Amino acid sequence: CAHSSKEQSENMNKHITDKLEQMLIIYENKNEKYRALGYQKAILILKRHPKEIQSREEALALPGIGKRIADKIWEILQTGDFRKLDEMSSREETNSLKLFTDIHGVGPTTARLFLSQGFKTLEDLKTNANLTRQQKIGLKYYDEFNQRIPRDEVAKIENQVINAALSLNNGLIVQVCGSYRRGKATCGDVDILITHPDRKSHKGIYSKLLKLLHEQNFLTDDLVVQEENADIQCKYLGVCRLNEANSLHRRIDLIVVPFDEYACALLYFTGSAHFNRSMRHLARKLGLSLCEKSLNKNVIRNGTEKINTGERLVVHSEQDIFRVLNIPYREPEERDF
Ligand code: DCP
Ligand code: MG
Ligand code: MN
Repeated sequence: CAHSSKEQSENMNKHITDKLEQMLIIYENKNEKYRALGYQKAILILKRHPKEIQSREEALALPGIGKRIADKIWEILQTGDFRKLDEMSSREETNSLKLFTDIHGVGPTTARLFLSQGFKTLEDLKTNANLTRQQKIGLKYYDEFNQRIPRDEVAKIENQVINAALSLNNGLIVQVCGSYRRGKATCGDVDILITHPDRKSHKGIYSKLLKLLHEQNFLTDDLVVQEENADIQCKYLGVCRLNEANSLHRRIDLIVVPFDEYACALLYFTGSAHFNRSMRHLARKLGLSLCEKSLNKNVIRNGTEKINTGERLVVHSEQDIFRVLNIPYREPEERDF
């Protein structure tokens, strides 16, 4: 504080000003300037007052302390508490947590950590927090990422990726999955799955496609780029933007998979996450194991630990997977639960 110079004697009313200062910060953060000013004046006066305030009247008699603040002071003196402050700070905490978890790359644990470090606003994080590269990108596009993507825009994004992919190899299968495939009117991001039915031409596509989409200025930022490995699924998480006036930066996920894994990958990437959990659970009950790569049989478990991963079952389609699990096929639109 600019006023904490030597000339100033000890603060006789610290038990009061500490609480008023917390309230001041809340009003400042809320940009309630008039209220903040009232608190600021009262705090200054109390700090300078040479003796401990004992009553409401004593506080009210000081210049710059009005009835409202005198009441708060009296409450603090009588009860040691300041209920309005407790209420507002818990509401403020809730608001900050919501604000933080809406940043891409920030989960509930990190949001709590930020809060415990004293950060309340996005501005606080931008200037003072220790952020990962992903979180920085999340903050940079905070407003854009928190807007849902209309289906027709997802279709345009799909088209751009299809055209780029087919220019590399016109036999590739390019399929939008996620909430779009489940028929949602708007989507949180765009999830695109790529494979090749000849079982070999998917190799090398991942790197080439990312390079091409970057050259087209379609991909603007990378969140996670895996090193390409021809034998396994390669996943990319990033940011794209259509080359149109007023278009927003959108989250995009791309995966390139070997054709043998296509059915399981398609089922997984279509979701929903909740539906996937119940399918995995069902498989486990049948002594099978389902993941984004394969459906396996003869899995031996000790509790949740897998002792033997078993053998792959050959599944050519989502229908095959439902059949093995012995349940009726469900269209993507019916997989929200
Ligand atoms: N997925 C999963 N478990 C997770 C995250 C994802 O099984 N913890 C699967 C199911 C999802 C799919 O990946 O449907 C795509 O993930 P998204 O986070 O993109 O989720 P959605 O596309 O379903 O919804 P949104 O509209 O929010 O993107
Ligand atoms: Mg999605
Ligand atoms: Mn996604």
